Amino acid sequence: MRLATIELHLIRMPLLHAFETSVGRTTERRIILVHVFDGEGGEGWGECVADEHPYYSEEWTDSAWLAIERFLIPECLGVAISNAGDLNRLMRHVRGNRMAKAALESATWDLEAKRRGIPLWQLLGGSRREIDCGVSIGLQPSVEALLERIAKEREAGYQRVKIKIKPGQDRELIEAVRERFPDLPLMVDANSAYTLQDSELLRSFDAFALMMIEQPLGHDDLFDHALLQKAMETPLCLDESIRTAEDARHAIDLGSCRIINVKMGRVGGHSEVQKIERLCRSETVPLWCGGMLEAGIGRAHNIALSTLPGFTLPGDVSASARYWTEDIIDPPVTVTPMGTIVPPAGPGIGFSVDRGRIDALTERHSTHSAEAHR
Ligand code: OSB
Ligand code: MG
Repeated sequence: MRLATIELHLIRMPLLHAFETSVGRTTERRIILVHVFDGEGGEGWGECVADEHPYYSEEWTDSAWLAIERFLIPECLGVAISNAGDLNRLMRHVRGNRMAKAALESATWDLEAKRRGIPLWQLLGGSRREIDCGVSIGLQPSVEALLERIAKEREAGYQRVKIKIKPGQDRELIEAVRERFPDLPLMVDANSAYTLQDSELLRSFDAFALMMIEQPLGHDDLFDHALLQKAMETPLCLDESIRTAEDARHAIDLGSCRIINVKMGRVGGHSEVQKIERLCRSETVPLWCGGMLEAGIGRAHNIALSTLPGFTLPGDVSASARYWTEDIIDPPVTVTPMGTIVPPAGPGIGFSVDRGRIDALTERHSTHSAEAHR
């Protein structure tokens, strides 16, 4: 197999509700979609999860566009590969830029699954016929608004709730949620907003039976998280700090966390997710799939990878309707009243991509063909 043509589409999609975290507020997504063609009638879709700004990670929409166009596409175009995992070898000279790489790599996994006529989740080694879903709720204008959002998500069936916290909006929120929902499977995500100097405050969260505290300290830290984890009962979960399977091994060996959140884009693609999933299974470290406010294509990839057996906790993968008035895939992602998603049975990502909708949302596009690169 080879990638004969690669199309890039930069789309803009307004979010149904603004999403606010300790690092900023997002009202509209600017998303790169990658469409790969094998020149033999086969095609596949990937989505770049980079944010509009470099506040969650160094990568952002425009940096990823440049990395893909200038450096990654020229390495991949027209080269014979035996499977999608081979793409990492072709892109190995480019350091970092994992979200950019993952967009291309995941599109190629979709292409390979479609060529074989099997669902992507099956090609990845998935076995779950249903995945467990939670929701991530951003910072809200008031405690009342937060409680209302939680009540609504519980009614929809979601199995656990994650709330965002930041200094000044933490203990009071957790207390209020616990008072109203004593048995709710609840966790908090700080997106790196604290330091070890806040240890006493963070340790006081042990009183609230949280499932975990996600990424309280430095975005690239493992050491301080290990010190904090030793000092507290509540499991820490790392998100930003886990960029590779090596990072995951270091974090487990150091005791920096007891739970891992994996995002396919953050770690550079499905092959790296598979390595982390194998590691977590052999070390019996609970693993779950995080989210990056994905449109339908990224969401479909998340559903597929969440079927791997090592994904033992509900993820941040939820219904399209929580984000978009109209998604770019058909049908949109829906959640059962039990708070699960059933992975589709069709080949590849298993959802059809709405080209008309994408064209209507497109800000910029480009086409790259193997012949032109010779
Ligand atoms: O830290 O998990 C995070 C969204 C954008 C960037 C970082 C994060 C998030 C979320 C939202 O928590 C998860 C989702 O609903 O997609
Ligand atoms: Mg997070």
